[in-house]
Amino acid sequence: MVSAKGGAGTQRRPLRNFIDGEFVDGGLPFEIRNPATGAVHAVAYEADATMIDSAVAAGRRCVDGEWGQMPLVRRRALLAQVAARIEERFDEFLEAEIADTGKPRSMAAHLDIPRGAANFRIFADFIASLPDEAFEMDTPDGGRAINYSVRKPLGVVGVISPWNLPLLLMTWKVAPAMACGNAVVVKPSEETPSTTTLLAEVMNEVGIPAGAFNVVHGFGPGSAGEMITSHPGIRAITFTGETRTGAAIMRSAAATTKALSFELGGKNPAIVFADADFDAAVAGLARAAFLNTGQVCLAPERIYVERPIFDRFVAAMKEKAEALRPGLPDADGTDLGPLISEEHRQKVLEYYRLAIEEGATLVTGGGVPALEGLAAGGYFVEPTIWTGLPQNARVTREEIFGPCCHIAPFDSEEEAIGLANDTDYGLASSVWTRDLSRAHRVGRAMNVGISWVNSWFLRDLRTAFGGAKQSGFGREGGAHSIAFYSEITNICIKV
Ligand code: NAD
Ligand code: 6OD
Repeated sequence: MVSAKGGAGTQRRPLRNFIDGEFVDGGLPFEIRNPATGAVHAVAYEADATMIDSAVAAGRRCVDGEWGQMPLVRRRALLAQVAARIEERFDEFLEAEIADTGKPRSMAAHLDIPRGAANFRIFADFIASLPDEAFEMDTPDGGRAINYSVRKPLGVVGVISPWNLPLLLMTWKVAPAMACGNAVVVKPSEETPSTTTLLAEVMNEVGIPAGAFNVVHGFGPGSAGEMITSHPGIRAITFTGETRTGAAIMRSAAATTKALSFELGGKNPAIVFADADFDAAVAGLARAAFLNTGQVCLAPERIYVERPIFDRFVAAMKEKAEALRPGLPDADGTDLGPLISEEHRQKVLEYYRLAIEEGATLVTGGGVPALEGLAAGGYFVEPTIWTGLPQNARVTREEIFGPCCHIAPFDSEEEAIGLANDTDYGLASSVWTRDLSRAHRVGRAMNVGISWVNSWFLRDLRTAFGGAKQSGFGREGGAHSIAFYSEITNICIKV
């Protein structure tokens, strides 16, 4: 029986598990809320151990059979059809993503759904262009030998994804994994299972063999997440989420020595030099700090600004933050959505409180906006800016994952680099300057996986993406994804 905690009268879409090419009944129901209103809009069914076993067995059969053996040209064509079908069903994906996340329609329409399709298209193309390696060698008896490598599927890959960019981040892993001939067992976030479930329909519509793509719903510890990470039939786990969760997954996956690729949390710095294009830096960093209500792993929560332009920069960021209009995804002019859940809102508000306790000067925000109508039930917070915190404050060291940033002044390039790198994380950075030499120098000095200069979240999907330090390990993107999702066999032939 599903409890009726909210959304009375709302139609609740059932989201079933998808195993071996079929939607299956069963599993304990749990409610999915629209964070913009707090109303329940769907019910997903938590997969049990038998379902996970079935999904893994189906995946194995598929890798050993039709999917794993399929000529690459045919596999690529099917994945390109997945991309095309997402585009044909664009509006349904859009509605599903908006219902799960409450994000503004314009954002989902320009970022989330197009990237869902692009991930399939790019990897379907990219895998065809990747050379294999070959080395000719001298042998001890004076002859020669030729080595060449071939890529094979790893097997069944577990994909565990978060709620902030649900379709984008899930397909970013599923597309290359499938391009390499693997089967996947996907567990979307328990907060945002809708677009992954819709993708299962697409897989059947375009003729992806049964078992290549499986979806299991549920939670982390003691649920579908942990059942995947500990399953002996799964060869690799690709995970995006919190650093703490990554540590738990590592422990669980250790017993069966799975390959791991982790994209984890961040406490990303931005550096603005006095010679930067001021308006571009303000526009770029206001977008970076507040896009998706700050729920982007790459968002800069620490901004360092060269002292001569510090006051002007803070004032300009304040103006940008105060111009943002929170509201329902479709309401006129909405450009700020809610946080994902009441629980996450409480976490963010606790940091808002802590910032003041730690001695911050509140530039703007710090609370909950007064909204009317349906949005009054949503999980909104105000975009918030602080100054004046020391480098060792918890607010400047811990990932908050909300629409907020701390801005601090610096006096030299060396100091700015030191401040930016003074963190346990190392995901992304954003440096703003017009000085070309400095752009290269400081861009390289950032101890991160992704270092942007005069930009942020500008993506070429062939490039390496991932984190340094506690922001993850392994890189995905282009050849890095293909390497992770492949088993390479070197063949050495004595001639
Ligand atoms: P989360 O770690 O709470 O959950 C992510 C996924 O892991 C969910 O599907 C969840 O059910 C599952 N999970 C949780 N515990 C598990 C366990 N013990 N075993 C197996 N699965 C488990 O993360 P979230 O709250 O969904 O997402 C926000 C976090 O993700 C932030 O820290 C953010 O920085 C990070 N993130 C990182 C990137 C990146 O590219 N580095 C991208 C997006 C989000
Ligand atoms: O663009 C991507 O490929 C990617 N992985 C983005 C991650 C965003 C984090 O919230």
